[in-house]
Amino acid sequence: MRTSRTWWWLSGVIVGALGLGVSYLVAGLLRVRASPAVAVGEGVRDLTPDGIVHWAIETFRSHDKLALFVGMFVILTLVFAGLGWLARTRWWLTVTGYVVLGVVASVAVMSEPASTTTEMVPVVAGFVTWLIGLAVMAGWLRRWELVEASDDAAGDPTHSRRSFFLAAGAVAGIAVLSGVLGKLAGFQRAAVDRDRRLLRVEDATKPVQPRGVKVDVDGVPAWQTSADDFYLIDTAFVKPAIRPRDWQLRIHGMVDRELTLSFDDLIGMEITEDWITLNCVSNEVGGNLIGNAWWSGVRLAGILAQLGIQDGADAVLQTSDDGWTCGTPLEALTDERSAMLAVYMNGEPLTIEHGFPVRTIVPGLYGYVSACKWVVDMEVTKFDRIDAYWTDRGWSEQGPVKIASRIDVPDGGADVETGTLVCAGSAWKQHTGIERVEVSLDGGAWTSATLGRVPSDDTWVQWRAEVDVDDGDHQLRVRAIGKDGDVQTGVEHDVLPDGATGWHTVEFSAR
Ligand SMILES: Nc1nc2c(c(=O)[nH]1)N[C@H]1C(S)=C(S)[C@@H](COP(=O)(O)O)O[C@H]1N2
Ligand SMILES: [Mo]
Repeated sequence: MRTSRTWWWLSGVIVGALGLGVSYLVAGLLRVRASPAVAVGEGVRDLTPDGIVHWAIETFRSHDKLALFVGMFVILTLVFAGLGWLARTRWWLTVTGYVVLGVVASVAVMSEPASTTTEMVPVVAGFVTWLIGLAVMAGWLRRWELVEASDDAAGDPTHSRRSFFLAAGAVAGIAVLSGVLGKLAGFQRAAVDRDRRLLRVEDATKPVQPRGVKVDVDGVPAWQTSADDFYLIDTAFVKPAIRPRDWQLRIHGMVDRELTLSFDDLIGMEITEDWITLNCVSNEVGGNLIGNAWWSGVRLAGILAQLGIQDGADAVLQTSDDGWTCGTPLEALTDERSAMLAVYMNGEPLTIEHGFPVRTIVPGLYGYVSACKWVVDMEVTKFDRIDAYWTDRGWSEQGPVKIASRIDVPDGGADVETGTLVCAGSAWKQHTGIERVEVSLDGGAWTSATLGRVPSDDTWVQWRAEVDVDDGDHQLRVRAIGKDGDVQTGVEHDVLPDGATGWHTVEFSAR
């Protein structure tokens, strides 16, 4: 048997590189900012004591990124070579090694800010590639070894060796190619990230949380939702990465003059800002598909007024860069409310996931009929002429938010002490406002809760109440009453077609 161990080592390195290349390419195609290797690198950087980072910078006389890159390159080459060598006699150890690397990458990827399940796809792609690559390369090497070992002159060692080298060369070629393509595919995302960081919109301000909005009970989510904690809902598997200078919004249809806005045109207009709570029609009773942020942008009413809306129009069909559509009642975009083309969320440019560079925000309507992310087209039209993404799939044409309330404290299943129990939560009916929140313990009388303050009717409100609990199992319910007199119904209804109804109920025990 003359096949040198070297070829097993080398195969290991080639297969390792192939997996990294493929994961990088998939990350680029999905516009995932941090490919698995980058996420691991950033994780290492964050976990490394500052002293070592500085030492690396001094020693390598260059950027810490380069030192990190070189370090990772050396370590990975050694690890992959070792795994290749192991594959010769104990392939299962090699597979175990890939699993360990995959787990490390998964942890790194999921601890990136605002990571979603999409970020896991490159990890899985790389892992599967390693397994397939390992099987293929080991197959060629074994064949070669077999032919060399046999005395049978019919088996031509030169031939099998050449086959192996061809296979190795091809795999290495694919590894390099996928790396290069990944770089190209990810380029746009990187450019957009840079644009985001550099973007300055004059007159967009930082949020200052109004006094008294919090009820100060541990376990109640923050009144202002950070971009990272803000729920994400969209149908885009690949998030659009749009550079502001490439963005345009065309507004047309039943208007006297159509208009195409560039990003600079837009932010050159008067900036409007407001606290607005956004929620999803798919939010179950007690669910958390809701968030509240300080939005900065340009009022749609002002823009639409300049275009001359024609008689009979009652809808605006909004289209996103990714093709998603929604039909919004024209009235909600032209009345006195702060319906806007938002460019900032909580005083920062929108994140790519939340619609950078421009999305629509309309107080009082569910997201699926109004909050178009990456919006690029608005057609003023009539509802009976249009089909939109979700209304096509059985959801209601009109989507005003329904009155709702939620118990955040106590948690379902909690064990609490007997005596006075402080409970708290939130309630909302955007653009109408909440007049009162009431709780009922064990089916008893409804009693009023204390409400936090709100800057306007367009946000959720926090509530707090005290109930006396004795030893045993209990059930707490909440309901809200709107400023329009609307009493939240206890009739339970599923989210389809226009939002869930029913009282949020939490069961707990007191001892
Ligand atoms: N382009 C696009 N915009 C969209 C959606 C979508 O699927 N695609 N989903 C909508 C829905 S259903 C909701 S609830 C909100 C959610 O916005 P968020 O992800 O920023 O929280 O975005 C809306 N805008
Ligand atoms: Mo939604």
